[in-house]
Amino acid sequence: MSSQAITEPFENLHDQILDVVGEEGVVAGAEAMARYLAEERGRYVGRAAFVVRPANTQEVAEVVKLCHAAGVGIVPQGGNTSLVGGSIPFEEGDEIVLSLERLTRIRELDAENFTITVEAGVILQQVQEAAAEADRLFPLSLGAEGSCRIGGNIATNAGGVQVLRYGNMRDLVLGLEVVLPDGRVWDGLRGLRKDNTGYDLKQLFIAAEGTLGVVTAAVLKLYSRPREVVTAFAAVPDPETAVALLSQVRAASGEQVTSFELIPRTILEFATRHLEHCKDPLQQAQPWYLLIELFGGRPDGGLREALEECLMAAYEDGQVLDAAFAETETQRQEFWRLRESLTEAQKFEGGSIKHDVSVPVSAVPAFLREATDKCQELVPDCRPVPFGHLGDGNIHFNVSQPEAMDREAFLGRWEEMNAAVHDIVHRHRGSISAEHGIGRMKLAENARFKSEVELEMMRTLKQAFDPKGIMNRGKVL
Ligand code: FAD
Ligand code: 2HG
Ligand code: ZN
Repeated sequence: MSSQAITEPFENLHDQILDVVGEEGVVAGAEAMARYLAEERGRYVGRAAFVVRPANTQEVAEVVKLCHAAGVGIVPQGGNTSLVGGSIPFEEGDEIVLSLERLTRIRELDAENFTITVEAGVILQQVQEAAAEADRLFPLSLGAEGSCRIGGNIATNAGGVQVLRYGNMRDLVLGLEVVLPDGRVWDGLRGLRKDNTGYDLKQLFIAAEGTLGVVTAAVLKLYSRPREVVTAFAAVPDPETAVALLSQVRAASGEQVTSFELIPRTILEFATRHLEHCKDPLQQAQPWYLLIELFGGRPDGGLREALEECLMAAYEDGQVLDAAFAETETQRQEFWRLRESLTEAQKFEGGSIKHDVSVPVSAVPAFLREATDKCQELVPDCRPVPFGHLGDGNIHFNVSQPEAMDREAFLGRWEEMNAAVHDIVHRHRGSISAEHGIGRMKLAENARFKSEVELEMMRTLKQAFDPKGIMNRGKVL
């Protein structure tokens, strides 16, 4: 790193921080900072005074204290996989990026308490692996799990493909360690299932997207590892049938459904057309697909038979058109790779306007019809590819551009299309951000749908925790 890239107003702060974190803890200069200043899709590219990479909680606290004294803004960053621009600084270049990527210790795994205590920079997949080594399950699972970090998962209240059974990140956090905006450290690392001693403060930092403090460590819940895993790829005629089938599978399996993912034909074709590792698991083209997974507690506990019987009965009723079971772990991985490749597959088909929304599960079919009609009315020949976590009512209502349209012209319709789709979501009493957060992308839309009372409570919290407004300013609120 070289300090000549540091502009004058930040020189003093830079030198003070350098004293705390050492050479390895500061990154400056356009080239070295580039990966911290842009997200994968290139939608947001920011600037920063410099990037700081502390090695432990104490260093984070010292850095935050110095920024607080200098009134300099801080953008916390984990794996930088945010899909709403939350981890990217603004273009003014007057903030620092605080990367947690060096806080990578697994502090403790207490198998009998079913807890793991990890630092904010541990990659999600490493937490899953550490749990598995101790014959435990850490159930948060999402496409970015090889690069997103636990602090980011907490700050966004990440969802993913097993929420139906185990809940969001919020449901998996028992305790937190947080550096407050003035540099004080709150040690709330308790591994308790019961603790009614006043306000549940950890909840404030979950989904706060780094606007109230920096998460440095967490106590997370573990579960028993499943002894039986049953995975099926089933075709259905329409979303109504998919929703009806969810109730049937829940009942037939004794509530052991872990994942229930919806995939339309169009995006499956994108994946098989552009990505060599993606194959259609079924023989014939079908309009809609479900990736269904059940976890059971006993080997050969009868879950496979239960799902087979359920799908067979549905097949006879015309509800299920075809289905394939994963017979091996490799085949199961192939089904999941297909599902996890859908974001990437869309990139080959030009611009995509995204909506990460949720409505009550029962309202998904009506929402899909109304939103599809509306988007096609706005941009004829656009290609909606709604996929995602049907079991949670969370649909990624992504819309690929018409084949013949100019990419930029299509993306220029982003706000208009978002507004129209979000109005429909609102009518169904849904959420305009089910799992990706607000960041900087959905600020205006969030403000449009939240009541003044709700916004005022949020502002009051922000003011109480961060009166100087240095923590990830301009995000969420
Ligand atoms: P970052 O992107 O680095 O940061 C996200 C936000 O958290 C920012 O506002 C940042 O300032 C804040 N932050 C980060 N670390 C801290 C900290 N230690 N303390 C305080 N604030 C902090 N999301 C889902 O919910 N479900 C999915 O299924 C899903 N699938 C995805 C698939 C792909 C291919 C991609 C690219 C993304 C996906 N995401 C998904 C979105 C993203 O992975 C999640 O939001 C994830 O939780 C972000 O973690 P991160 O470490 O990358 O955080
Ligand atoms: C998923 O479920 C992610 O795959 C990403 O949340 C969704 O690409 C998207 O919009
Ligand atoms: Zn998702």
